[in-house]
Amino acid sequence: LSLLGELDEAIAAGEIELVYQPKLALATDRIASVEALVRWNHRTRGRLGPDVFVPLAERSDRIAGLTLHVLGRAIADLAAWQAQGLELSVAVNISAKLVDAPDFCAVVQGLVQASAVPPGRLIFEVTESAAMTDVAAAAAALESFRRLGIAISIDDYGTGQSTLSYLRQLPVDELKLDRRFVQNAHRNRDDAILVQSTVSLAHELGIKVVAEGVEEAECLAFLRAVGCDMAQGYAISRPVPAASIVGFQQERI
Ligand code: G
Ligand code: G
Ligand code: NA
Repeated sequence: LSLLGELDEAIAAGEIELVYQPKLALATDRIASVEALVRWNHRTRGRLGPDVFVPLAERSDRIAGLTLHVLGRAIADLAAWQAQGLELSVAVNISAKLVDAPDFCAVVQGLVQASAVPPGRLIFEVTESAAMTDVAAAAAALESFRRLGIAISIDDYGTGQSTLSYLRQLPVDELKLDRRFVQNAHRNRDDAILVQSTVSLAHELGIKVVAEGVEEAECLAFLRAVGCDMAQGYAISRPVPAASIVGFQQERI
């Protein structure tokens, strides 16, 4: 049986799990949000990362089911964190292909409304990609999520076709600067200029910036110094199970 053929059954059997990676707000040194990252605990193949099965699901009709499962789990975990007094948002990755899929927004609306979680605590991370060639259509679709109260984050910023004009055409709350620009920013002048100018440009447009792939304390210090809003990466935390998020926030108080 193909991996893809096993996906629905794996969802039903509880083999699809989430881990969460914190995004640290640099001004307050608190976790502002966490990104949900999907894992498949496969019976025979072991723990599979999203790079193995997400692209397969994207090329079939199964990405909607997988994403709705992930969103449902993320909402449940968020409700549990809320009940424990944690104030944070949760970010879910949404494939570009799904953004303007018919009915997807309506199903999301139903899920959110049936939950005890305010939509303002949800973030959709969308990678700008070839699938988003029709910027006007993408903008309209993203706007429909935003009307529900969900924040929009542009993932892997800087690796695709994204330009200033593209950012202006899309309703964007946050952009995630790709790790390739971030990782050496504290020791490479060109990367430093790129990060610094992206931060000021984003701020001019009212957009928050998350630096991805922050692995070193020196990098974190650099990001603080240039006014970057948030940082995510091994220097702060690896992706962890939902239960570990509570202790993580308390440690930082
Ligand atoms: O930690 P990591 O190997 O989990 O993530 C690899 C990539 O897979 C990341 O670029 C991430 O955006 C993507 N990814 C993780 N979880 C999901 C998910 O639930 N849906 C989609 N579409 N992509 C995901
Ligand atoms: O593109 P996206 O942000 O969704 O990707 C998340 C991916 O990045 C996951 O595979 C996650 O495990 C990985 N990741 C998270 N933090 C770091 C880091 O500090 N360094 C590197 N190299 N990868 C990271
Ligand atoms: Na992401």
